[in-house]
Amino acid sequence: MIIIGEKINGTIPSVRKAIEEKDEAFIRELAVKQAEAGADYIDVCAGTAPEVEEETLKWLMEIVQDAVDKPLCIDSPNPRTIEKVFKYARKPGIINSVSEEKNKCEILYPLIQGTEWQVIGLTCDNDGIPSDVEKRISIAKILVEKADKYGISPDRIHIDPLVIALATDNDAVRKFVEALEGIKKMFPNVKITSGLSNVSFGLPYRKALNQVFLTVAVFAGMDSAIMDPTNRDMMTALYAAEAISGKDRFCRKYLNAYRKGIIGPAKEH
Ligand code: THG
Repeated sequence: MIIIGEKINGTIPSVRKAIEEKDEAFIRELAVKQAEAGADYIDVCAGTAPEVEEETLKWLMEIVQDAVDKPLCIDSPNPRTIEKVFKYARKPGIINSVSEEKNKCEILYPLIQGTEWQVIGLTCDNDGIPSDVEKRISIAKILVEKADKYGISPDRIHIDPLVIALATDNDAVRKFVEALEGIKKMFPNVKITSGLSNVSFGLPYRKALNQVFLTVAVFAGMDSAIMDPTNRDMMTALYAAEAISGKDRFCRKYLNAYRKGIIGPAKEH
């Protein structure tokens, strides 16, 4: 599993406070802790008002890159902001995200043309997130075909089928899995990604739902996850799910994670 660490996000109250107070040490620690817990990429999302988003993202990017060696996942709803801060990245990472909304692809694909950058493509358009699977698959097809025009190969694209809250759609996870399967059938080299906490929105004891969703998604073949790698319960579910899905030869990764204390009951380590 490719792990994209989600914790540096200005929509989280403690992070918002650190951004307001210019608390570099707080952000640095979030970067280090996520890297140590196994994050492959560090997501940076300012979550601020548009006027200060660019300077905030630049600030976050510099702190994270001074603290850890991991590549960034630049997370903004505004393609113009991503375009502006792109130059502050010291190595290729992931753009989060394009979609069929407005001209996102036309702004962001040229930016990563001829580079090793990857991109997350959301299966939504100007009408929002389609509730049916077929429409999501057809948006994924457009995103991948447009990328090809810029020489961006399918293996550089993570499609996020945008799982919605179970509380609003009982079939949310079934639809996620069907979209995943449909997209992989069309483009076997495309990666599938997802945030893990949307599914439980509006319900109590969210972690039970998040863990089981992660398990189901891993079994179905999800390639990357936007998650909190410092959350032991989620990491335990992840390693167990990979082993159970036959994606962990000799259960080596599971055993290593246990030995290193990344997974297992908190009191044992
Ligand atoms: N898809 C894509 N990008 C995304 C999302 C997605 N970016 C933003 C978001 N969804 C993923 N990031 C977060 C960040 C924080 C939280 C949820 C999603 C969050 N954090 C709590 C905290 O840190 O306090 C709790 C974390 C926990 O205990 O697990 O809720 O879907 N492409």
